[in-house]
Amino acid sequence: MAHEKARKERPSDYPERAPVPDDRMEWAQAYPGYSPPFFEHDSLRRFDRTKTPGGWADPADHRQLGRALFSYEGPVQKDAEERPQNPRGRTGIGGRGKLGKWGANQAADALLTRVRAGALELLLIQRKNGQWALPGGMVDDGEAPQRAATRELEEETGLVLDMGRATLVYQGYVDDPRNTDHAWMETTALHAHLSDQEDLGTPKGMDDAQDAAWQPVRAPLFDTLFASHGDLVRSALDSFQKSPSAAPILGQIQAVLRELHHTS
Ligand code: RP5
Repeated sequence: MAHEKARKERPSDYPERAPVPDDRMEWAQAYPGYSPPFFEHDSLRRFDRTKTPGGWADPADHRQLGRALFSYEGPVQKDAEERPQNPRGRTGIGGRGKLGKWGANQAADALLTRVRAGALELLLIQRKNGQWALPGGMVDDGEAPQRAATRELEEETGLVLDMGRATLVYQGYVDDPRNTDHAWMETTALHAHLSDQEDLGTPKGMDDAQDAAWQPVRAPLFDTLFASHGDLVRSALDSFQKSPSAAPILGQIQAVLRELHHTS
C-alpha cells in the first residue's frame, strides 16, 4: 500500500504535518533538521487502559506498554527513544495522533459485492466526515479479524453476514490520514460476493456511519474512498476474477477493473 495520505492528509484536529518529500520518506534516508510536531489527541489520555477500566489506548509512556508489539509488516523497528517506527517511513507527525496504540493499530474491513440489474455493486458506508469507505473498524483485543469484520458490518450497516466465509484480500499497512511516525493503521480486508439469491436487506448507516448504501463500482467514486480502500477493492476484484464463482459475471468484473486500473 502507498504512503501518500499519511504524509499529505490529516484529520482537521491534527497539526500541520512537517514536509516529507519522496526522497526523505524512508528512515534509512538522512533528513537533517526533520523535526515533526508531536501530537496526541486528548482522548488517548482519557481512555488510557492503565488508568481507565475498559480504556482502548496504550499508556502515554511507550516504555510502560506491557504488551508485545505486533505488525503484519514484520518486525517493528524502533527509534533512538525506543518508540515503534512507521514501517513505510516518515509522516511529518510524531506521537500517536488519534490512534490509541503505539505501533500498529489493527482494523478489519468487510468488502461485500453483488450484481444487481447487470451492474457490479459494492457496499459502502459514509463516515462522519462525509467520506465514503468500506464498513470496518478496530479489532478488539483478542478478537479474530473475521469476527471484527462481521461485528463492524452489522454495527455500521445493520447487515448480518458471517465474514468467516469471506476471502482474505490483504493484511498489512493502510495509508490512513491519521498515521504518524509512531502509530499507524493496519487492516485485514475480507471479501464476500453475494449470489443473486442472497438478500441481506437494506443497509442503514449506524454507529460511526452516517449513511450506508450499495453503490455501482465506478472509478470517480473509487479515487475518493477513505484511506487505502480503493486499492483494497482493486485487489479484491483482481483475485475474484480468477475464482470459478466469478465466471458468470466475469464480463462485469473485467469492465470494472479496466476502469479502475485506468485511473490508478
Ligand atoms: C482504516 O481505518 C481501516 O481500513 C478501517 O477501515 C478504518 C478503521 O478505523 P475506524 O473506522 O474505526 O475509525 O485505516
